Amino acid sequence: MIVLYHNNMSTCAQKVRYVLAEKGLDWESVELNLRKGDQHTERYLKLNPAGVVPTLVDGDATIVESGVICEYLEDLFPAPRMRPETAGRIAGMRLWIKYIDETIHAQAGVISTAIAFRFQHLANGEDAVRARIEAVPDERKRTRMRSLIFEGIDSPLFPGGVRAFADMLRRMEEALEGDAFLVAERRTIADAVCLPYVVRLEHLQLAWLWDALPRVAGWYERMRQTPSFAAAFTDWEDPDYLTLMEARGTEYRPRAEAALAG
Ligand SMILES: N[C@@H](CCC(=O)N[C@@H](CS)C(=O)NCC(=O)O)C(=O)O
Repeated sequence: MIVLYHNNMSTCAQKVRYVLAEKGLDWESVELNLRKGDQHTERYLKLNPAGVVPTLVDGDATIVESGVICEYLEDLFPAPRMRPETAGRIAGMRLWIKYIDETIHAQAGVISTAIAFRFQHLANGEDAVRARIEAVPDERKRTRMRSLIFEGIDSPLFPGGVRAFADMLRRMEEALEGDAFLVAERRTIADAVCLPYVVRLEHLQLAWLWDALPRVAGWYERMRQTPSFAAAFTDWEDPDYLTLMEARGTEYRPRAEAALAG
């Protein structure tokens, strides 16, 4: 049986849960509490040296990196197909996976922490926050976390985060010009890896970013209506996270608008 080490609200875990659901696979859940630092235990670091979720264990195979996990599942369980048909479009799908992983994922951390998640960290007290940051293996990530947790939306990183998402949505609008989904007439892994970030924007009260992007709005509606949406997202939602994101997102909307305009 496939085992997925994951976290309920993690965007990277949502991608993988979506693909698992699309393929109708049974899997065993091992949930990590990222606020408590379960991802930094010696045992977990042996599976995932970067100390992040998700990790998929399938017999002797341990697979990390959400995009790689999605393609691993596609290779092993090709039905229903979540790759486009032609080499050119498959390359297009992989470019979405790469762009999301290399550019957008970090920016989701920026806006989510600056707007909302910093309050969860700060509630543990400054000493605990500093210890939590020091446990992160990547130095650049530690620097980013310090700024976002202690400065919030005043962090110099915040405006770039909002703009990165405006850019992602613009790219999606362009990609959706010809097809109902990002790289094909049907859902592929490209859609699965973008979806969590659009959901996150909605949770952070940033859905106004696609007010003038009708194709993105239509795509999002279609994706939300797929049965896998509940299995990947709503079934795992933490109401406390949603309440926090809604309250702080509403409060900081003017700052997000200013960040975009400036
Ligand atoms: N490139 C990795 C990124 C994984 C990642 O950053 N996961 C986040 C949750 S979405 C995490 O585990 N964060 C915990 C931490 O950084 O301590 C992937 O795609 O799997």
